[in-house]
Amino acid sequence: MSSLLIKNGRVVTADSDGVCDVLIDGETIVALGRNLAVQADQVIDATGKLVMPGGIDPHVHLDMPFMGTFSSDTHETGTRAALHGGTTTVIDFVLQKQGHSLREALTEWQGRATGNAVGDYSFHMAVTDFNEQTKAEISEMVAEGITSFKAFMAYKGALMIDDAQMVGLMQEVKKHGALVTVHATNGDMIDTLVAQHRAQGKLSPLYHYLSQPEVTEAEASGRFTDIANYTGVNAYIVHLTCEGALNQVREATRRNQRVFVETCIQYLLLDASLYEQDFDGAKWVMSPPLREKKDQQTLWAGINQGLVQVVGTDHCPFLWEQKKLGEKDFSKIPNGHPAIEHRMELLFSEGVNKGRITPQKFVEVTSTNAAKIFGMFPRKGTIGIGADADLVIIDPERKHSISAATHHMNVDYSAYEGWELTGKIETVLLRGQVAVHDGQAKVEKGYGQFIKRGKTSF
Ligand code: DUC
Ligand code: ZN
Ligand code: ZN
Ligand code: ZN
Repeated sequence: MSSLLIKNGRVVTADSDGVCDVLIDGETIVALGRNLAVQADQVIDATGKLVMPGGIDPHVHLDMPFMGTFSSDTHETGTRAALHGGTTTVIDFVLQKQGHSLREALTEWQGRATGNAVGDYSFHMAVTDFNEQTKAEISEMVAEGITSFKAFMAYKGALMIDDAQMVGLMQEVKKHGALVTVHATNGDMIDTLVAQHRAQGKLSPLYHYLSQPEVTEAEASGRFTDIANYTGVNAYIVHLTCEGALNQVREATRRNQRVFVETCIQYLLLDASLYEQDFDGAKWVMSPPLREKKDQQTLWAGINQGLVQVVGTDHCPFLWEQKKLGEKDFSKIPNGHPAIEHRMELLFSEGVNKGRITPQKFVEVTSTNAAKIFGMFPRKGTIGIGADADLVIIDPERKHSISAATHHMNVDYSAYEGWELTGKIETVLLRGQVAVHDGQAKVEKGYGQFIKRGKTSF
């Protein structure tokens, strides 16, 4: 096996921060220490650079059938773009089709991902039709290493389950020690507001935003949290965007309940003023929508208070041609935005370099906490002996800018076009291989492995 020594970098993990060498043998980290006296096949000098665990993005939608089309990044293009931005592992959502089994859905997703992924990946199982048959399949999925089950409280008729199904799902998932994650917005209320806006001829992207006010998310987050408290299941809210929803979680902590919270990079950095233009606002049509400046402040504070443990992306890209399906009606714009490639550099530049979070907090929310919550720790999510050698080397001062002309995602616009960032991820290692160096991918389609996950250890 070949060995690789990373020398003199500032190695940051969730619980340590200091200059140290990292020795890798094959796919694994085998030694850590100051001035390691070893001969390695390859040496990388990381003087002046930060060395951090490879990113884990636990919320991506690759090659997903949705709103009459498919998200435009495949498991190949999406995981390659992720690697370019320092994300070495992603968790993608398998969607059960209502009336069909979980197994069928898993087989379909395996068919699209296997042999195609460049970076490592795992699956969540979205349960869109909880019934006696589905119930019997939960333990089978856990045995496959799929230990998180997603519920949608919105998208009625396609993905949404009702509260009766939610209780049943939580009870069954709890029996197997697994996790329920949720898209927490009130689907019936949103559908009503969408119908009212359409009836009034209010059809621009702005009305996507106005059809999903903060209360639709706060209400569902509170309801989910209450049902989770009753059932005692491990619970996680995906893409939480706003003050009202986070306050529901804050309230739950007062009765000593723990609910994990993920926000996404866009909700920290972008706001709803982007919808106050013509159809260009479709670039940011996603669900939930972007919110207000006060919500951004709540989310940054929530990260530092430990109420928000994860920053993901909800990466769900669509080509401009696909977005135009909703040119005459906002409700037909495929929901989602591209971010898988830039989550880490955006958060580093706007978070660490602007003093909003520490480097260690950055590691927690981009990698370690997701590894623990989703049962991959300590194989993933840290720099430790025996862990997979998934690392990023960051030049904290190097400036660069974001553009669709240079990104690697399969989408013909950028939601962050022209943004100037400070801090560049220069080298990315995945299981001991240099996966990206100086903007060049060094591993091929098929290098990415399916990661079987265990139970939450947080
Ligand atoms: N929201 C999106 O914007 N896209 C995919 C699914 C979702 O819930
Ligand atoms: Zn079927
Ligand atoms: Zn969602
Ligand atoms: Zn999503």
